[in-house]
Amino acid sequence: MSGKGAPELTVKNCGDLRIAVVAAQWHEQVMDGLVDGALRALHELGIDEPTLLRVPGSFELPVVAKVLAGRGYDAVVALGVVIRGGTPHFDYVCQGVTQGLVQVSVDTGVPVGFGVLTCDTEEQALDRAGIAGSTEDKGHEAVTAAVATATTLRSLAEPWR
Ligand code: DLZ
Repeated sequence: MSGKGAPELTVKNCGDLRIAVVAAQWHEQVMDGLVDGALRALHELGIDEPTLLRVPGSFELPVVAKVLAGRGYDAVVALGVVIRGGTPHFDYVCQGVTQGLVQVSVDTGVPVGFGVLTCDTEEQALDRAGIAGSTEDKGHEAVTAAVATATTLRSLAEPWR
């Protein structure tokens, strides 16, 4: 998938939103970049005390995202990276985490930022991890999208704001 065509999102009036980040731990260097990018985006938006939880692998992201979505957070951001190997396992993990996170957001009405990289190689993942030399910053993007969606939902619930 190409990163070309990404919108420049302007998100306002969001400093009071409660945001939780849940991050997997496979592929440490990439994950460090994604988590740093997510926390940087939250800081830029004036959200300085996010909840950050870690899970072992990307497959564990949906269950924790679901519990967080039920605990009053305005948005949840899921971060992970899955790298293709030589077996179909990659497809099952990618499908499970993607379907699981969609289900969480649609079932709960809480936006879930999708910061899960699904890459053929570690080099592709590093290029999207928001570290020195990367061309994309997917942790930052996932936070911005989730918070923008949370403000849209709040404007529907509280149109006088
Ligand atoms: C097992 C596995 C493999 C092979 N690869 C990855 C990966 O690239 N990225 C990731 O986040 N997790 C991986 N896992 C672990 C699974 O997500 C999960 O943690 C285990 O199957 C245990 O449920």
